[in-house]
Amino acid sequence: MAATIYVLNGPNLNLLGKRQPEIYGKDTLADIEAACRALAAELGLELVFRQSNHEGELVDWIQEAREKAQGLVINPAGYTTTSIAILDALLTCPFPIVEVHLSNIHKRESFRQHSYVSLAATGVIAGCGAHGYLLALRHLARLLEARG
Ligand code: CA2
Repeated sequence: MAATIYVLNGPNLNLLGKRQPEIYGKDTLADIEAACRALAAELGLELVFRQSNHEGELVDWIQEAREKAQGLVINPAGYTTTSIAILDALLTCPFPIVEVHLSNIHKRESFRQHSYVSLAATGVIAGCGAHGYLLALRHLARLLEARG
């Protein structure tokens, strides 16, 4: 049976491609979803791709993933630096988690540089733009294959 990967996106990422392209790139979230779906098909993965502006909804989806997924990619956006609730939910997940940021948060304001989510992440990708999501999917596929 194909492994299922959840790709979760936090607040304001629905605006991608419409504002601040110099920081976040020209791709819309729909473009990123399409690229992730194409790669997932190639890798033989089932994909669930979602975005929410609400912390509790993201927590609900992480809990859902806990039951249904074998891996998770998350761009927590503005919740990266604030959400102990998202961290706590991620810490209950028994599978690998890759944290993705479109921009290089380490080159930006200092308040963006501390991530609660990183405490639960297997790996972190920042500054690779939309391609970071594809790198994350490839990494999860590789880990799942190695685990058999
Ligand atoms: O670089 C990233 O992916 C971030 O997670 C994006 C977050 C930011 O708070 C993090 O520090 C880094 C912001 C997402 C907001 O997305 C927008 C997209 C287009 C226009 C305005 C905001």
